[in-house]
Amino acid sequence: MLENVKYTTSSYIVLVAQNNKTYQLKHLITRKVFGINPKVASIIKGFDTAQTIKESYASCSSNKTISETAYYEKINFLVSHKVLVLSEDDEHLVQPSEHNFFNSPSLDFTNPKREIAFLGVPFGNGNRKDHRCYESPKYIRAYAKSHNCHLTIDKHFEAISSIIDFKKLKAHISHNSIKDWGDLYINIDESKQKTYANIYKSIKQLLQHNKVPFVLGGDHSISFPIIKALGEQYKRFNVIHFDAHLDTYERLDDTLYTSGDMTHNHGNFITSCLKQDSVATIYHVGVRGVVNADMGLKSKKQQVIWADQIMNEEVNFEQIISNDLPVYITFDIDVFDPVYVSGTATPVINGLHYSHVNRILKTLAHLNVIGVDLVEVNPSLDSDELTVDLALNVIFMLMNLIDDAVLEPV
Ligand SMILES: [Mn+2]
Repeated sequence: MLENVKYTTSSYIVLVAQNNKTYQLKHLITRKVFGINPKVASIIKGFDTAQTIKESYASCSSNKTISETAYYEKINFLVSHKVLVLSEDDEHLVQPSEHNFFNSPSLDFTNPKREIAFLGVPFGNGNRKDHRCYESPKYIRAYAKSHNCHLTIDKHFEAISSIIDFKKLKAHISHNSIKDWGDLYINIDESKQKTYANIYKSIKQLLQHNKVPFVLGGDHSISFPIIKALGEQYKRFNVIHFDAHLDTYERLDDTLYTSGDMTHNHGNFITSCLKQDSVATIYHVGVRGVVNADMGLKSKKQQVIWADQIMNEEVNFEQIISNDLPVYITFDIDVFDPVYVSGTATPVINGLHYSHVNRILKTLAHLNVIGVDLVEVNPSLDSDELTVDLALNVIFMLMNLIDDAVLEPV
């Protein structure tokens, strides 16, 4: 145990609260399981951000609930059982991708300007049955590259949509304010909790530097840590959730097969979002199908806009979203009809067409969009490359919703 170097929690531990008095600590590699008390659990959680033993003791001893000897004994135990490990800091949290999205420059945190920052999150373990959408960030980037899809001011945007003016996107291009950070580093053996903590950490870093996150998933479970991080920057905001599903589905087997790594998943992440005080309203757009036949909404914060309503042109988004709160957009590709989107794990019939989404996104142009994610593209299921093609078109339209500068209220 070294006093002056930084330690952090191992990527291979899972911490689960059993009740108010006990936590279970499991090491995924050594397979050892410990029962620990809340005090030790909070010491461990403190190391989610890398710190020295001295720093940890200083924050821990301030409430005088633990003696120095007892504290060092506990740390010694945690280090010897590889619960706490030497930190290499967060330098490698995000790694450059093989080629930047749209040939855009790499993100440089020294530039204080508001910019769109792409971040790939290659994580699919939020879906227990099919995890293969972890390949998606690489897949979408490669598809864009193979079609010479570079962002230039001369791009013929009408090819993507003739009803959108692409004003904001063109401003970004001329101001060189679209950057690519790369892909979050994820070790497939690490605990899901660690992955979600790293997503949260990377989004915090972007927000602290005035960047607007544009995240390429991954499965839909990655959106919760993003929304949690946004909640610390913005007091209140709305979430527009494009999806065939409500993503509030709790099943008995959620906890049975997760080997103690109990956290949210891609089918219930909205439940966690609803508990965030910062989330004002969640607008579920494009919901349909028997999966929602016994639908009960969990909260007054939810508003459902059914796929049928959109297809029958019964929806006026300017009326529905009447406040001017900032907006986060989470876009599940399965909101589209499976005719267009075979490359997703949970398709639902009778979905939206490209033109529906195109028109909806046009009506959202006046909103202050503070971040975006696009999730659930599953390359292994996308035999005809239609899904990735559609995803790319949607990415253009979503980029065009982000202002390149936010005017301070006078
Ligand atoms: Mn979803």
